[in-house]
Amino acid sequence: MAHEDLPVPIYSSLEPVYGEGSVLDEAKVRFDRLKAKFVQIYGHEPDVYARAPGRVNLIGEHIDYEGYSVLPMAIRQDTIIAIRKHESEEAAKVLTISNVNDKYTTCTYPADPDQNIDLKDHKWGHYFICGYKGYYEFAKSKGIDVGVPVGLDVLVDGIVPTGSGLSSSAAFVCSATIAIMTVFDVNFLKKEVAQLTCDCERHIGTQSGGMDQAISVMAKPGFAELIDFNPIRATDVQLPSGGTFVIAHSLAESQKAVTAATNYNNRVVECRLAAIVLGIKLGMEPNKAISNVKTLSDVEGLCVSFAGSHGSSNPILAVKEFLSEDPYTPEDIEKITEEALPDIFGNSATSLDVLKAAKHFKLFQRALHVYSEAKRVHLFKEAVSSELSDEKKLQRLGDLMNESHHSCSVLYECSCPELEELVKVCREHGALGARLTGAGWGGCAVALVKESIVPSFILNLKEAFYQSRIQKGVISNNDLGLYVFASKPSSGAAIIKF
Ligand code: NG1
Repeated sequence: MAHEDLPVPIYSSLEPVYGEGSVLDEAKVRFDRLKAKFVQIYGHEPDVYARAPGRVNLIGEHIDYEGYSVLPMAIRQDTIIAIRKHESEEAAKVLTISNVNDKYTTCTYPADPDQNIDLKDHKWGHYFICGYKGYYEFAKSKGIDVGVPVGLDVLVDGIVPTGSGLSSSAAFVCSATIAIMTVFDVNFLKKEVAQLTCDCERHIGTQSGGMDQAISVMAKPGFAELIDFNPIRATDVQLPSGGTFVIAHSLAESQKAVTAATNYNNRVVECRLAAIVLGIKLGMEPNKAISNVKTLSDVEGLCVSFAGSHGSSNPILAVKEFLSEDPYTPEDIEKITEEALPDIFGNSATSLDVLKAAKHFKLFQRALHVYSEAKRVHLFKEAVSSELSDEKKLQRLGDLMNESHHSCSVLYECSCPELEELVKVCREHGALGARLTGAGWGGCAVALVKESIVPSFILNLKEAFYQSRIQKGVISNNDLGLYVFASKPSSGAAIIKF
């Protein structure tokens, strides 16, 4: 059976999740500490534990929300959660969310699935509430009797670096949702959890695609996954041997939720506008385009037909023909759409925030990135399954990663000076390819490196990129392992009942 059709696995020990060796040893220490601290805070043991990993995206950036397939793998860093529900409906109806890390002070919320998340007051516990609301929304939609809300005691331990493009937020939302459903004696299919966590993370104010939640829930050790959307599906991708992915932090933190109006959500809005304008230029009635076209994948067929009449199948031909390279003002677009932009996005408060913040929109560049990046994902997958030698495959994957970075940097403008420097340093020290990963504007780069040179590659990165930052006190030498490490494809989300 396809793994998206299976429920989230339940284990009674840590080995199936963490394998063996130092990763398992570290996990045992964390779970022991989580349990001890839970007992210390709440005076009793947790009912159950859940975990969900972060991920590194190998290729396919900023296209999941446009409906296109992406190719990430789970990393070993994860969020683990211990949870207990209050037995009595009379007990305090409070959700208490604590963290093993003192940096995150305890948050309390009412046990009310209909509560609104206060986006103006950003708190770490909000991500738990995303999962809480998501569980109830989905359970109700399935006709499950959710009963009267009760209080929950929760303790969180997350080791996915935050603001790093490695999806600490999805690891938290997925583990929270899984902990909640399990404590209420429910288990949904992986594809259902992937979809519901994608939907519910939007309560935090980013109009995210579903990549991070899908890989966190559906990952398998040893494989990257090609993730398709609508419906969500994961296909195992066995990476060629002899190559390793090294993840390196640019040390610029990317606060996606805080900068959403000018960065992440801005790009989602620009893509929608590009898609609507293309739809109209390719013959749709403006009002039909506005109501029917949500993403660039919705008008790909029209673009491909246009290309067909010019002897090609490349949708980019239509982008070059119909979109202007110069940025569009809102008035330029309104002349084409025959409707005011705020009316087009009227039901989305986060999109209206984007319109308020933006002076112009780069439709040509964003569409060019999305269509070319979607193509690169398939070329990457094709190269992996081709007859090429492993060496040649790695070279090809590296080239595609470099092209992806160029497109992110120049067309999508989601890089930053620190990432540019880091990617350059990676390439100068032997990476076959290197690119920013995740949303960008800070966070991590991922480099494909021949396995034989990984130790010297990491040492070289330390010299060329991190040493000056260690000297300036940005990070400490002892923490370097948290910021640059080799990563193998790790396992997906799980429920643990000891
Ligand atoms: P990060 O910022 O790495 O979690 C975000 C989105 C993804 C995807 C990438 C860009 C969320 C939860 N995740 O990832 O869906 O769009 O940016 O490819 O918003």
